[in-house]
Formats: sequence, structure tokens, C-alpha cells
Amino acid sequence: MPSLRDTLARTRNNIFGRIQTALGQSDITDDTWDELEALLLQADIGAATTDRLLTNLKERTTRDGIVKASSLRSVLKEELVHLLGEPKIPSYTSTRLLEIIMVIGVNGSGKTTSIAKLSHLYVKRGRKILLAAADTFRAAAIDQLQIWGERSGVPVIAGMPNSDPGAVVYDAVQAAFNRKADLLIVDTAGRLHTKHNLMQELKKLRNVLSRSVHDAPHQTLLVIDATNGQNAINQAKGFADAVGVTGVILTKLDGTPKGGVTFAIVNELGIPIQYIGTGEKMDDLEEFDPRRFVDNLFDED
Ligand SMILES: Nc1nc2c(ncn2[C@@H]2O[C@H](COP(=O)(O)OP(=O)(O)O)[C@@H](O)[C@H]2O)c(=O)[nH]1
Ligand SMILES: [Mg+2]
Repeated sequence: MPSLRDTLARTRNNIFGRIQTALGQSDITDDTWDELEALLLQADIGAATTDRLLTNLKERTTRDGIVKASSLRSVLKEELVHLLGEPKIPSYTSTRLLEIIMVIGVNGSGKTTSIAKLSHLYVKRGRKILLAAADTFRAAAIDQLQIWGERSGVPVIAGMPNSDPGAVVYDAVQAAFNRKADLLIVDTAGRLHTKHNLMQELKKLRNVLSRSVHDAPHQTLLVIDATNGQNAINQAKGFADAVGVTGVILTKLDGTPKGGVTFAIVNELGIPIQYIGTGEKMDDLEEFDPRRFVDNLFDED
């Protein structure tokens, strides 16, 4: 697993390192704020989130009598951590007879790969898992999940390509009961003929799950590709409005300079980030820890 420092190298080198340099030994002037604003916007943090950050920073500067730009560095870090909120990592211990996680997001965002990583993590913690291949729209998507399942020794319930994903999910729940699994993770389609069709299908899958198991799906995780930067936000709003989202898996933070989007996701969507994807391998998933994340965005002081 790559270190978080390596994962965030491009985001750090691209903008955040420069923010740190910009906050030098001189006194804070209007130019300092302008430069900081320009850099935050370039960092893919987004206009709304940049505004909020600057307002908070200015307030604190006045309140605490901060004069030197260099003193803003640690305040900025604190405000960034504050923006991301407390870590929200789900418990791995089994508390229910059957817990169901539904994974949604656009094609190519990393749903199937993230499901493989998640099952790997939960298997290591002793959970008995089953996967449902409900992205029946593409034959390759079913194969891909089955290959990951074989690798990690987790059974996959699948139907024929283009079969009804609702039926696959229904069968998967029955199979989970029969095998006494305590976690079912459902892979879903990221694209259908229209966005409307996709949202309808996701709603239908939700209903199949909630009719079969009390309170299911217990988590609906939205997978967001960090390389999409600000474009990811609107997409995410569409999913959140249609089916509700309890947490985000932010993928492909490795190798993108757009890691600043992390702040926009939390601030604009109000959905906690649970995991980040740091590569393409089974182990390349990290629990999201706001403080560690912010620390690794900056060069060491
Ligand atoms: N570098 C990197 N690649 C990733 C990550 N997560 C997924 N991918 C790649 O993104 C591509 C699409 O992933 P896939 O799981 O098939 O997306 P899906 O269509 O949403 O199921 C694959 O080539 C994955 O290897 C990540 O965190 N980092
Ligand atoms: Mg997939």
C-alpha cells in the first residue's frame, strides 16, 4: 500500500505546497488574501468552500490578532481539518444478522475495485461476505467482480448479462440468508441508456433490499473519482438526491493533482468520506482520517 504522503504527492506539489510558500514572513495584506484565494480555487476546492474557508480564516486572524502571514499556515491547516469534520469510520464488527452495503457511482469511478478492496478489509476482520453483481448492463462488469471474488475467496452471486438486476439482488439476499453471511455488498451499474433509467434502477434495487431486510441498505456508499475534480460534485448530487448516500469512497487520489476536491465533497454535499482509494491493488484503500489527510497535503514545516 502506498503511503498517504506518496498518494497525495501530486496534489501537494501542485498547489498546497505553494500555499505554504505563499504564506511567508511578511505581514498579512490584501494581497495575501487574494493570493490565498487564487491558490485555493486552483486547488479544486471550489468557490463555495474557498469562501467559507477565507471567511473563517479572516475571522480568526482578527480575533487572535494574527499579523504574520506565516502564522496563517497552522490556522489554515486547522480550518481544513475542521471543515472535514471528525473521522467517520464504520465499525467492522458484526452487529446484525445481515448487513447490506449498496455501492453506487458512475461508470469507471472505481465501484467494483473498491468493493474488492472493501471485502478484503472485512474478510481480514472476520466477516462472512457475499457479493452481488447487480451491474448486469455490461458482461465485463460481472466477470470483473467474479475475478476479484475468486482472488479473495468471497462468493459472488451473479445473473446473466442484461438480466434483471433486481432479481440478482433478491437471489443474493436469499443466498446470504442460506449461507449465514453477515455482510452483503451490492455492485451496481454506473450507466444505463439514460440517467433517469439509472436512478430508477437504483431506487428499485433499494426497494428490493429494504423489503427483504429490515433497514437495508444499511449503508449506501457513493464512489467518486477524484480525477474528475469539481465535475464530480454535480454527479454526486444527482445520486444523493435520487437514492440517498451515507458515505463516500473517494478513489484515484494517487496520481491526481485534484485532491482538493475532497474538501468540496464534504462541504458541498455534506456527506462524510469513509475511505480513499490509493491505487489499483486490493490493499490500496485507506480509512479517511481528516487530520492525517491535511498533514500530508503540506510539506513539512
Ligand atoms: N489509480 C487508481 N486506480 C483506481 C482506483 N480505484 C479504481 N481504479 C481503477 O479505475 C478503473 C475503473 O474501476 P472499476 O472498479 O472498474 O470502476 P466501476 O466502473 O465504477 O466499477 C480500473 O482500471 C481500476 O483499476 C484508485 O484508487 N486508484
Ligand atoms: Mg464496475
